[in-house]
Amino acid sequence: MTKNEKLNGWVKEWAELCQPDSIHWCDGSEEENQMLMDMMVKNGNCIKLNDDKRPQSYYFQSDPSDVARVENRTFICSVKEEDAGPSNNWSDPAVMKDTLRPLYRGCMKGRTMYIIPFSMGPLGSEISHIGIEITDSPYVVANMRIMTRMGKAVLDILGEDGSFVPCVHSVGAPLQPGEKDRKWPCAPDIDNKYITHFPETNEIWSFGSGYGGNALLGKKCFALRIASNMARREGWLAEHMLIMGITSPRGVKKYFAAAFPSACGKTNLAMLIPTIPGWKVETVGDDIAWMKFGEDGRLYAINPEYGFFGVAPNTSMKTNPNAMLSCRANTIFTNTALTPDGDIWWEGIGYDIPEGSITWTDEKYDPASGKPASHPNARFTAPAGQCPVIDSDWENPRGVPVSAILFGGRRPDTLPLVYQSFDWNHGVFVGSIAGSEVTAAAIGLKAGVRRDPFAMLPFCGYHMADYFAHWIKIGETAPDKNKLPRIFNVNWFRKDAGGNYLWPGYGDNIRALKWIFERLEGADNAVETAVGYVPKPESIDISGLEGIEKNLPELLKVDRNEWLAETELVAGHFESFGRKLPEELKKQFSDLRSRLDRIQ
Ligand code: SAT
Ligand code: MN
Repeated sequence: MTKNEKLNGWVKEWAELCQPDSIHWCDGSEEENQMLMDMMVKNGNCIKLNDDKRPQSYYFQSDPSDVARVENRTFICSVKEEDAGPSNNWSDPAVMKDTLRPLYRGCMKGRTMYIIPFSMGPLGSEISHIGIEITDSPYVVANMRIMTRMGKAVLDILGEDGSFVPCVHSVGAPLQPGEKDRKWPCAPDIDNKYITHFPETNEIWSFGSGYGGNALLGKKCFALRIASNMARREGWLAEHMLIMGITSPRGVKKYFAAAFPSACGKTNLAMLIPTIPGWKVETVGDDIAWMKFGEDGRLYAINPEYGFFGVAPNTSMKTNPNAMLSCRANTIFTNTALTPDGDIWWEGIGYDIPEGSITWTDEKYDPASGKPASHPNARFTAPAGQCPVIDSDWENPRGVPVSAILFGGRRPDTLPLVYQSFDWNHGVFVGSIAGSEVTAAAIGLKAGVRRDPFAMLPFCGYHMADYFAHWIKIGETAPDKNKLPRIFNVNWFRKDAGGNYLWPGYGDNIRALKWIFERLEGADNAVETAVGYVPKPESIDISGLEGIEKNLPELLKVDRNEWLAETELVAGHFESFGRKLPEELKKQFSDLRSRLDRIQ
């Protein structure tokens, strides 16, 4: 199916191992997609939603054992263990391959092997990269068609000798002759699921799961874990960041990239509807940014993806209308509830669940059961082009120039609403100590701050301390240091002593973004503190906001005791990286301590 000998040889090798009944090269066409969806409806893998409610959309329920990324089954298989670092599971690559080969042997019996050529990033962009995913899951094919640029055009670009990242995926559920397939095939035993990465050879092998980032290998596996390794070798950045364009009332436009841990509202921020007149926000991406220096010395970002794989629960016309409108048609829904009139429903969608709805576990919804109708990690897979505020340059192969990089998390105390780092290296320090409050009940973790540096904890494909060093090096080797993005930290989640949020959040976050925007334009709107530049209270635009003025001192406060406690926690965090922690970060740490000591 291609003249690329390397690709043909690789497919042949895997077909011999996995022994599928047939091989299908995906062309990405409408007809092919329809054929696969019709087949999955016929086989009982999914339901076509009501075309009057949700045109061309489909509803899937996963196996209850297969509902999210499995971090404890995710491995970085670098040759040396210390290259994976303390934040990753490690296995020797040869040992891991020896473990997996027997699992792959015959694993596609009774199934079709699909070959998915895909491009992460606009076709032909210098920042883009090509991958080929082998999978036995038509659900994965349909999702990859939304999430990436997929099909024949990619093979054409690959040509006879182009290189690609080889990605192997199997749900790990071969069929005996005559055996009826399950609704959601997978390897139900968690110990038989493996999400493995071989950074030295740019390979991905995934086995046993059909869900999200475990199976759609272009996303976290390629665009973050493998790409972070490529970026380190080649001098660019592969980041877990949204990209947004912000236009001021005077018509000036700037792009921001922002990294937040999960459950901090990244998709909401990327599609924010400003509450102050004249300001406009447009979306380039909601999850991943690849960034490279352009010829003009500025840092340019592309969104390597083509769709949104968004968390459904709590998305509503109130919290994120643009996300709701993005999934109004041509969307795949997984693990939401299903209404009797053939539409989807989830907790926090903004209206009551219709009588007679079916839960994600395929039971009649019973409010008395106390169980939610949708899974908390229920997802919509929607084409990014359907977002009403998609940026006009979101497919520009050159990318968009980034003026500011934002870090943040959920912090009820200590961290002000917004502050700016003193310079690039201090900004790297700010990113390296980013974290979010977790409640013990929610995740079964110890309550407190979970550090999630650069929001990359589960996604950095090598030693996190080497990753910090890479960021420092990017600053040092920038073609023009004056053109580096400025680095900020934001925190929408600060609370008062009574536990009430001090800041309204959502569309009102534009007010903090406006302060950043004006800062980038050289406004005299900040005071220097021990932790960075914090807004002068009067420089935050709170026009039209009732009752917030009195909260500003608390929102912008830098409290010496809170920060001393923070540095204690950071000390422990930094210790976990051992001797690889860059000297520069140790210096940033002690500089912060001495600045705090100087406060009376
Ligand atoms: O399942 S994904 O990895 O694509 C989404 C997520 O868990 O962040
Ligand atoms: Mn993410």
